[in-house]
Amino acid sequence: MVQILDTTLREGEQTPYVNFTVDEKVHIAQMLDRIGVDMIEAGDPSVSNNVAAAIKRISSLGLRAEIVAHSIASRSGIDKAKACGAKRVAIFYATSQIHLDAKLHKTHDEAIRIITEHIAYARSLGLNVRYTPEDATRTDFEFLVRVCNAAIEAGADRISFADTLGIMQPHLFYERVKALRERLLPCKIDLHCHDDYGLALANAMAGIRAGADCIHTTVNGMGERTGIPDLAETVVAFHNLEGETKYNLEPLVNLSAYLEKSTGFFLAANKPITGQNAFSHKSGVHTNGVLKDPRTYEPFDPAVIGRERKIVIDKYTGKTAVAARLDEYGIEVSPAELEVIVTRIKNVGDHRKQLFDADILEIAEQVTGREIDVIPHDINAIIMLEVESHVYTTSVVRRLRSFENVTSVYEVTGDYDISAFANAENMAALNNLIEEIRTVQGVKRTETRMVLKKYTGMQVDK
Ligand code: HCA
Ligand code: CU
Repeated sequence: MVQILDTTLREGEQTPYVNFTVDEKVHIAQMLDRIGVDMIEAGDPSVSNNVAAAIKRISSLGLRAEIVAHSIASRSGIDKAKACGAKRVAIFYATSQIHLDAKLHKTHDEAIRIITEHIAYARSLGLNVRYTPEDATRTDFEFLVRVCNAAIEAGADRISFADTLGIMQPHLFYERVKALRERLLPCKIDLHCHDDYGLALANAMAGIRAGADCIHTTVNGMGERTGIPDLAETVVAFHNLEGETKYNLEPLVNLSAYLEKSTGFFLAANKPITGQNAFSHKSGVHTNGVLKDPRTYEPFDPAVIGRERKIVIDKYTGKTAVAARLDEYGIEVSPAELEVIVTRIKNVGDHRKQLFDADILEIAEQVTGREIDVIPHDINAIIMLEVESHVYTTSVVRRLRSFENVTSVYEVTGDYDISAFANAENMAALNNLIEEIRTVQGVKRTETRMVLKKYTGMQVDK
């Protein structure tokens, strides 16, 4: 049975320009606990006072997950981990030749002595200990086995096999983990896989197959450089592909969105599971299939994680999708009218990046000659904002950009400081968005203008 250690609060906070407040960390830890991750790596208390304060608060919440503090091999770091109330300290010390020579200036024997002494010290304080041979995948294998077994004998019950530079491939990683499992004294093996080649989760899954116990993740795959496996991808992959049902999938999407908002670190639209396009279908062939039976082009039902499929209407769209969209509005058209509507959509779509429901309704009106009296699902609005004088406009801009429905943001001259373009599914969603924007710190006043017609892209004559 796989275990998950989430290290959003430690590795994730090592993402360039990402820093959480203590309150944000507490909220994230609570959400992680609801998902049911087995361990939460809450930070390295030597980094700063607030990092230590967050570990302390999280340790006192009585969460189900074991709370882990990260530390270099130093007595004061271990003391701080203990003082924070963490159950476990994860001590890391690099073992690859390049790290030993260039960074630590230690021989193999010196390294082993330092590692074992610190592990024994942490054990003497009553802490559970994980030992991480940093850069393990570039470490001479015989030395790696020696260090890890010495660490286990000194009291570590977990070894984190760290692919610190993300250089592994699934088949190689499988062999390494298997060999390590065979050579190590009894212990749990964690897998800490970096994503430099986009192989982190694949490597980690191969490692679990080879006998390891636990995968390290972060929300939205954050971390140093390109990060480590994404929590949502990991949980859903194990749930759907490996039948691991012990985790609660329900908070995953909200947690991911919360992280986007609080960090300003945005997901690519094509990000699996949580990305905007993960359940969108575009080409006529695909949408036709999905509308007949979603299983044709969906690896799983998006409802499993509380999401909905989306059919994109543009020049790639076929008749089935257009008819289905019109049907959503209760609009009936004849087969001949549908044919013309689709052709028009394709013509307009040739010159536009995006078609909104308002455009589709307008085309339907023109083609049928009947007035269509419905409110389009997707509403465009321009929201003007005035910012408090003591607040940086850019900080408000940053917050606005984290709202999924805000499509672009401009700092402007005039009575207002910012103008934001928003796209909402309906009036209720737009109202919610405006309410949320009003709660952004530094926003003094807003004024919203509904877009009646939108012109984008070039005016093409021929
Ligand atoms: C680092 C350390 C680490 C540690 C992993 C772990 C790595 O920031 O270099 O303790 O499991 O990638 O090796 O994140
Ligand atoms: Cu790491």
